[in-house]
Amino acid sequence: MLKPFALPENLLMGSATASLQIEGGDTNNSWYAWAERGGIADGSKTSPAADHWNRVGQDVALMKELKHQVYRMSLEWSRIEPEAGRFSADALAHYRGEIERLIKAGIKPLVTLHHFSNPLWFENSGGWLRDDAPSVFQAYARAVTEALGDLVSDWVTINEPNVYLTNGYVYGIWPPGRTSPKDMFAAAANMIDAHILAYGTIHDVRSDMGRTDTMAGAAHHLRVFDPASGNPLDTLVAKLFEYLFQGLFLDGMLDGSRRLPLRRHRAALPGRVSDFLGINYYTRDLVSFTPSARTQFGRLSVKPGSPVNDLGWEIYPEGLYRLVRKYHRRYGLPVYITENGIADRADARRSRYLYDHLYQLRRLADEGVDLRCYCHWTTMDNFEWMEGFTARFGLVELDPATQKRTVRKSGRFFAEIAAARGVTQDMIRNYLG
Ligand code: IFM
Repeated sequence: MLKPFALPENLLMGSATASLQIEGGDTNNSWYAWAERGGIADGSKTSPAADHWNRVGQDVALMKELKHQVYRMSLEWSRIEPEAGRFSADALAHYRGEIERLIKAGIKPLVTLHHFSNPLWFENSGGWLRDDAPSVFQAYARAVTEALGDLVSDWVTINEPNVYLTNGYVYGIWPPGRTSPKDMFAAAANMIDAHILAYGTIHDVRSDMGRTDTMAGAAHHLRVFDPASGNPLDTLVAKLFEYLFQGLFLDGMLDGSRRLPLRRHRAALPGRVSDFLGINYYTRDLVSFTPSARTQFGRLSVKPGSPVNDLGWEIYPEGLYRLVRKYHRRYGLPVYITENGIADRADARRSRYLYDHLYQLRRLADEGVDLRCYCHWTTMDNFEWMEGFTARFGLVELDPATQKRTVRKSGRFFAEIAAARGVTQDMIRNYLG
């Protein structure tokens, strides 16, 4: 029997997107080039995506209708710095206009600097393997904070470096298409350095502006890795996956500690280098010790018989509770749920997904976890990387041919929860049957 519950007191409700996935119109980035070469499942290109670049007003109105209090957006680095060292006043003015609209609508911006896409000049000159990648990124972070820091207090430096690097540097299925674990760890060290430098710069620039409310961190893609059986080797390999896929990044980007096999970092001495723990949570993997060519030492699978989303990912709400509790205890930082959502074209499971995951946040708040925001992935259906438009995560359905936006039933549920600050008995009846 489903129970009504109240949202955690300080939790801002909203949704998240990424520039490349929604804006359209930019041809100066790594994903544009990748999609043009035919790397996307349904043949989609990165443009027009959701044509958001031309529809900012309409989309902010939609977020207001959906009772957003926060919106996590990203900036397209390739628009802001179209050539190395040249920053575009026009692109910055565009984003400034968007952020002003959000603030006017009562929606707090949470702004991401890097979400999977690189400017072509950066990508083609070595990308995250460049020795100077951290300082190049720092210069971009400085330009952005100087231009927007008076409006934006909350920043995500880098989104899901682990996913970006695994797909782009180990599996070779995302740009830059490399298949070298050695390169992946070299690029990881640079991304961690870049985060640490950007973190310091965002603080410095904003404190020169007299601002004392800066909150900067990264958005970490965290998964539950459970052993597939009672075999101690499965347990061992599950721990190894957890460490290599997420532990390294958490330690590097929250505490500035560099763990093996990353080389020594140059950016900073260990110390606090994030103001919040940003968590993107979707699913769990079962891990078995079955050496395979793909993973080298283990195999990932989905728990047999478990509910799954349209992409076959297990729907496992308890995982959100387990991960937040574990890492909140370890790092002691306020928690931002920077992403959480479901690929569900038919909208058959999203309302229940929302209920179940928000309920986990209630449990966590009752145990004293300081939860600050919940950003549902995603606002409207958008360009889902390799999957193109085959995976639909939106609270709002998008018809890419006409750009028509239609709020899904789960989107209305989301809005009612945000407005009422919780789930009521009526909502359970109306949305969860
Ligand atoms: O669409 C992505 C997003 O860009 C990063 N986190 C996971 C989402 C769903 O796959």
